[in-house]
Amino acid sequence: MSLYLGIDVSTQGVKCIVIDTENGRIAAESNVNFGKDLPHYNSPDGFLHNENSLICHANPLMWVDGLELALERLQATQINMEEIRGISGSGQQHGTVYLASEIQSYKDDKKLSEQLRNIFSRSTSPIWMDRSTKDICDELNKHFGSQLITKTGSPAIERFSGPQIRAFYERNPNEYHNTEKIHLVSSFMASVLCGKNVGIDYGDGAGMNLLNLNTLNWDKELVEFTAPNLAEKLPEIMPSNSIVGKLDKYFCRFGFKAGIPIVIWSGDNPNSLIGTGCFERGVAAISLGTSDTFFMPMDKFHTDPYGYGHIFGNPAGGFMSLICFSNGSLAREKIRNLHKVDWHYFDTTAMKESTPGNNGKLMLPYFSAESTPVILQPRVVRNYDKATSAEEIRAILESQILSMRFHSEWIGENINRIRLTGGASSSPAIQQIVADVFNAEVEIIQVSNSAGLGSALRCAAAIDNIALPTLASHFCKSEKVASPRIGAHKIYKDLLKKYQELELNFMNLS
Ligand code: XUL
Repeated sequence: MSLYLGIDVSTQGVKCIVIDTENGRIAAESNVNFGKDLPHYNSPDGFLHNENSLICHANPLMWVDGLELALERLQATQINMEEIRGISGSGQQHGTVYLASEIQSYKDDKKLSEQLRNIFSRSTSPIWMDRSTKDICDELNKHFGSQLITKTGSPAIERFSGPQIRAFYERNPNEYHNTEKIHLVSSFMASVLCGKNVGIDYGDGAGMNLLNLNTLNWDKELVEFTAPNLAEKLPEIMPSNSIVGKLDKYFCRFGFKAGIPIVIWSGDNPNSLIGTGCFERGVAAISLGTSDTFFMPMDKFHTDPYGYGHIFGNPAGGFMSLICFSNGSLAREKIRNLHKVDWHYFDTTAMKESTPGNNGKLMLPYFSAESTPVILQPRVVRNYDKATSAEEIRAILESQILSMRFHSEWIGENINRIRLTGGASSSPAIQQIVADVFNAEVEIIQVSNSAGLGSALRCAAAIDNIALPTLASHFCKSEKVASPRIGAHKIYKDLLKKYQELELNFMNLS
């Protein structure tokens, strides 16, 4: 058997997925939820509560404990861990981890989190939901103007790592100077597995406002301006198929063969591009998770005039476009709780008791700070006074998808096939609205953990030279679940204009 392990360290938990490339099947999976399984970290949704809603941090030791527990659970499944030929992984993007010293070789008799406890120069990590760097972004955008976009694919963005690093330097200069290495979540977790510092891949590195996409190297000017001596603190930037080290012998306790290769980790979105099989042109993907994301491959990069869309590296080569909508599942859940209904109600009664277009009822569901468009003070806006539960549910679903349509227009591609992934992708209501709004065929893939799967596929490709399209033909099989309806599409074409007006007016007033 040829087994490869992909590990997904996401906002809410750690998931392992083992693929068997000889038999084209998923051999085993395991799952850890930070809130449920590691309650002592006080992070029910995977991050620490903060009085200031703009600040959002997580404890990196929670990710390390999550990793160990997920591996323990994987070992308890039927697979023979010794047969795993290599490991790669996926990290929530943009989050930064600050180390005061090198990761040293581990002792055998202590848990990893205990051994790593004193290694950090900053005990918590700002994650992608942190919005506390607006002043820094304004300064960076003013200083570099449109250069930031043409170099890095995005203007300065609050959650991106560069502005976060500059904020740390300005607000905690002593701790910044005590920092030896600054990792992304992906490169930190890969370093933990290797027992030494390893690099960042182009896919995830592009979400930092520090990588020059024209040269695929750290941009000297940007790095120097962001913080002093930053060049020395950044890990090496490398292609997404690099083998960065060997598994530290500490991990043999989980049944692994000593020293198996570790393939560079990447961000959850670049990995999902691979795991959904959308890395070749012609099909876009929508991932419906804590955040909703819209992404597709791009040969030559061009950028979003509004500055909301981003360009990351496509691990299969070239680039990808990415638009992140922070109010994804958690916003849908807020509406579900408000109306005291279950998810089944969304797909049945709510759809039967309302009609496409919802008589123009729309909602801007900014229950928490939003990335697209940038909203720092959470606020929910409705363009109606009264609505039934069914109409409210339709309003949030249609508005979320219309927002995706609006904010993906700059990509300029004719999108006629969309693959859905993530928890909410199994919802027939969402599937049909996506088909009708985009006038596209909608498909789902069997595996819901596309980020973990993508990293396992990259691992097999890098270690044993198996072509990604061959792997995708086995592991990313899709099923058509909805087709566009002419009448409904026409209604949404008109509603799109109304949605744009509502959002732009709101943005102008706020
Ligand atoms: C993308 C983004 C999120 C995170 C967490 O820019 O911020 O999608 O990667 O999933």
